[in-house]
Amino acid sequence: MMAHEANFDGLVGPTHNYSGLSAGNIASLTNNHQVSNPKRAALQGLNKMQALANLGLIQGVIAPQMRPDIKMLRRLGFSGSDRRVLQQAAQHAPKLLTSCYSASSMWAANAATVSPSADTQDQRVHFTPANLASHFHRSIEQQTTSRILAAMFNDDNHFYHHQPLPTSEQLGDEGAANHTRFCVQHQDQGIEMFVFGRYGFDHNQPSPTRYPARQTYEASAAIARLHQLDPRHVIMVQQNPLVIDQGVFHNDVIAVGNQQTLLCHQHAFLNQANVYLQLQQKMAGNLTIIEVPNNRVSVNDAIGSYLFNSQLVTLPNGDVSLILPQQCRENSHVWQYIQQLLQAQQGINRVDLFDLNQSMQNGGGPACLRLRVVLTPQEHKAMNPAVLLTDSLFRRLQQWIHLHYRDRLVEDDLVDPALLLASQTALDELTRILKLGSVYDFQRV
Ligand code: SUG
Repeated sequence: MMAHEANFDGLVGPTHNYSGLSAGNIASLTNNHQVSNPKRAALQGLNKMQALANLGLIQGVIAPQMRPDIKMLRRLGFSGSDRRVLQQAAQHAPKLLTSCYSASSMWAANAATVSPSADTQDQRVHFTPANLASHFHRSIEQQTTSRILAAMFNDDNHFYHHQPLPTSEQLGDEGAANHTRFCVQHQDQGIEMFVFGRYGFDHNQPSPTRYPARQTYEASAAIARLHQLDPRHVIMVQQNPLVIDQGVFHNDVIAVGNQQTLLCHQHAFLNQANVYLQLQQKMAGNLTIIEVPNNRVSVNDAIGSYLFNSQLVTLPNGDVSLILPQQCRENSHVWQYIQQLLQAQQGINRVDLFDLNQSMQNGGGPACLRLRVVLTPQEHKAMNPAVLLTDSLFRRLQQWIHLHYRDRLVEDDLVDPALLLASQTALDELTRILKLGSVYDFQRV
């Protein structure tokens, strides 16, 4: 029986803004205090979803989180009316306020790690929401993410939802951004590659010195155990600490894989030659490894263009496309490399470019915006159909965005309680459109 890869993209939330919250993410740091445009951001993301659906892929939507997280601000000691909480936080702890306002859940590649039923012992699809322990603004996503995923994949016969790993530095987990699955056909037993940035407990092992390594070995190993993966079909790979220190904060900024192809930078991994050997051995030689040389595309070019933060997708007609941000065309080294790649006939035979500038300015490209879930036809049928993108859902979401989203947001706007109310109204309506039930705290009191 055939299985297909579905992409679930994070819908950009109504408070999308640039607050410089992510150490080690150059775009986030550089664009701190820029004026954001939440409406444009959400429409750019939605347009990518629709384009992929039009290419014949299964496309779904992940609802954004409610921001500001007023409950968290209260937990941090701010009290009184919502207006007062916001004002006090702005005055005494502006970084806590911006953190509780971040629309960062849009980067759905960090929502969870997912293992398809073909790989798991109980033959269910396993989900572990990421704890995102490395940054406060992201660590507050996990509970709502868990509820949203459970409301999307809502059949215990087919889907197994784990708790996020404990939120500790030693168990930092950033989800699918550091996880790649290789296989011949999606329904086959796959090889799951977990990429980690450092060891959580052993500080004598190599690790970056300038920027945080967000994913630990211990977290990846725990997920492989929880997902009941056969260790013979798992590979643990350490990211090259030198590239983390240059701004490669997740593996999906330096490598992308799909089915029988791995496209990666020459400096992506520690002991790279050995990684290739192990992968080829586990894939019985059925893997095409396309290594991008540093003298063609430098690490800085990779970070600036997000060449590797692409989606590598197999279309129904067998074409394999690289879904790229338009920044790849603007960088001549990268664009020349892509032309050569297309001519080389190594399996990738088309590219599709997207304007995702609003997300890119916070360090999120096409691959960051989506969570991949391989589904058999039964699993596809068993999930909540209201989150799957159709022409009518696309139009409905377009209208919803136009109705509820602002086209300009700066830090001073974040103290405005009207923004909080507008977000609640919008998300309350969204839970009805996507038939999610009461996934937000404000709906559960
Ligand atoms: O976690 N940026 C996100 C970008 C995540 C990209 N995801 C993947 N590569 N899979 C992050 O660094 C910036 C928010 C701000 O600065 O306002 C932010 O959270």
